[in-house]
Amino acid sequence: MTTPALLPLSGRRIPTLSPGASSFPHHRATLRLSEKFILLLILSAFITLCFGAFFFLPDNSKHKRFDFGLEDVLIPHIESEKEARHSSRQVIHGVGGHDEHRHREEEESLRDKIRADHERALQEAKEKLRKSKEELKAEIQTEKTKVAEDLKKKDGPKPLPPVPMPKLVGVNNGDPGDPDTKEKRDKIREMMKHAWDSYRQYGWGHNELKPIAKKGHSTNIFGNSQMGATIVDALDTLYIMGLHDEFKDGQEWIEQNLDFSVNAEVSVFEVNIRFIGGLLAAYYLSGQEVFKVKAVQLAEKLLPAFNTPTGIPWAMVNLKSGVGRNWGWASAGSSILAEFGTLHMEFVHLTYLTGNPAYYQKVMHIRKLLAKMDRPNGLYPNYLNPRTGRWGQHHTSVGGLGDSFYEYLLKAWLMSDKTDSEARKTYDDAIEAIERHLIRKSNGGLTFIGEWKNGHLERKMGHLTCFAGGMFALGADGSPDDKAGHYLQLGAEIAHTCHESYDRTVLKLGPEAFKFDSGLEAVAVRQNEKYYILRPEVIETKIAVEIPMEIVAGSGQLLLRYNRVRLSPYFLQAIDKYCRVSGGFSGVKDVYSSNPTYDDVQQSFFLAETLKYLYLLFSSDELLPLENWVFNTEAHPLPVLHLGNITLPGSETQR
Ligand code: DMJ
Repeated sequence: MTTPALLPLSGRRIPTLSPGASSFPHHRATLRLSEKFILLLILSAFITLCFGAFFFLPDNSKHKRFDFGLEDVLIPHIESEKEARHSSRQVIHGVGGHDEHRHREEEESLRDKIRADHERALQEAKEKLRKSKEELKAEIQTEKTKVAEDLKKKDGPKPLPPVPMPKLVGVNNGDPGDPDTKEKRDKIREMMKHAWDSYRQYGWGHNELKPIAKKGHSTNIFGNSQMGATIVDALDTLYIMGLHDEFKDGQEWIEQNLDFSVNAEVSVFEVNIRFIGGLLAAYYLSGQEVFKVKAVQLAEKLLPAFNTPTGIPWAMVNLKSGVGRNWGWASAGSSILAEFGTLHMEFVHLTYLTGNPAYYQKVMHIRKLLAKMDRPNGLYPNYLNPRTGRWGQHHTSVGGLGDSFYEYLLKAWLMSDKTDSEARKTYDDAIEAIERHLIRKSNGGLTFIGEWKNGHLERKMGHLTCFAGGMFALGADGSPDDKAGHYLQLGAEIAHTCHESYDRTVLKLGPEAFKFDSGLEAVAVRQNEKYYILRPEVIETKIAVEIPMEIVAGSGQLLLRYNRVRLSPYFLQAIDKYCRVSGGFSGVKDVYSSNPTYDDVQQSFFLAETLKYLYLLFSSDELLPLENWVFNTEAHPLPVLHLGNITLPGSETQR
């Protein structure tokens, strides 16, 4: 049997069998079924072998080598003239010179076509090989989402399902009563108006404002987008302060301009805490549907960031393509604890509002994964590789890179009406390890939280770490072994240390980081740690430190008023005096200099957090009672979910 004549690889018909040229019995012109089957089997095995060999060769050099072989395999061998003259194939074709010529032409064009196909396939394969597994997965996911969205669009937009609204107790104007306190509160409202009006005038629609240059500003956390971060971040503060015209203005901009289908690579964490948190809070406070709809649209865009081998999200995601990646500076391609660990509150609310279990499942998956991991000394390192699921560098911090992970464990419990005992236990264990390994007292008697770096304690504390005083106080109630008093005390000590870091400067504004060694305490040493960028953490800590204290100590308004009068105006005056400029508020570069220069940025968190916390300090506690509201890490209040018998969709499969 002459196999070449039987293989239709060139697209030719199977030539008719001529007598003598075949081993098939003469009296049969057709093949038996079993023979056909065997031939088919041989044929398919041969093709699979060819294609398999081609696609599984991993690198370019191999492809090159294979190119030659493949041509011979896929394209029927065309003999040279000399060979052809002596070839038996003439006999097999058996149709003379003219046919042979035509046949050669056919073969030639077929060969070109196959070569072109082959080159295209090779090109595509090379492109695919160049992309990482995650990029490919993200592409597939994005494609799927697109198809799903298109299908949805065909049916017309569907309204989100109605959900039970949590009891929005306490939203009143929070008048503090006392005229002196009221005057200070009015001052803060005026500062908010100045910050907002300046942004309205010079930076409208941009993410942030340059108050000196009087123009828009943005940073890499928002990619190259122009998504009005300040508008979204400021909305609930405007609402709480009763600045309703400004609120309406912001709402209108959001309705008409806020679009997330942009080709921008944004920080998943920042967009979650500022945008999703801000929109959800605006929705809960005002009841305006548009905020909920926008929050959900944006959340959908963040979901591809979770398409990693472990389900630990990338730090950044491109809102259009859905491709994610991590910060170049993060240890060994890791994701950051404070980033992937600060999604829980918003994502639980998203599931609650939409009935879509995906959000809840994503954050619970992160929690379960972390629970299974070994922790050096019980501490959580700041870096975790989303491909391997292994810790990166062993660096633990309650400040930058770690901070809000711990905050969200506690707040998950608070937000669940204290039913999420798993979150509470994880928080308690983490805090115990932190206290054992990171918290120390300086020679001068200041309690500080250091950072753990590769087996030793760095005696330095960041401004960001100052939020922890409030966290300890907030977590006092419900702490194990009757340690409530201990944690209240610890919270107050941290607040005092941070207050000292402000007091020991010329401007009475806190530096970015301060040391506790070589005789220096609560003071910044390096020039690049002496700046203040309108951060809220010390004011935030004071709110939480004061409120539970009055509850526990029973000294009520007295203590609260004492602290307000003594400490808070201090920040207020310093910020107003040194950070206020005609075009808004700016950070300063050196808090130890009596003649500071500006950094020319009005951070969106100044309107979301710093001014809101200040305002709350001078309002009555009924404005946003802490039993009913929990602030996300960007100070956006989300209501406690008194779920009672309601089960969140997706929670059944998690437990
Ligand atoms: C805010 O964006 C959030 O509070 C975040 O958790 C860390 N700090 C900044 C403001 O300092």
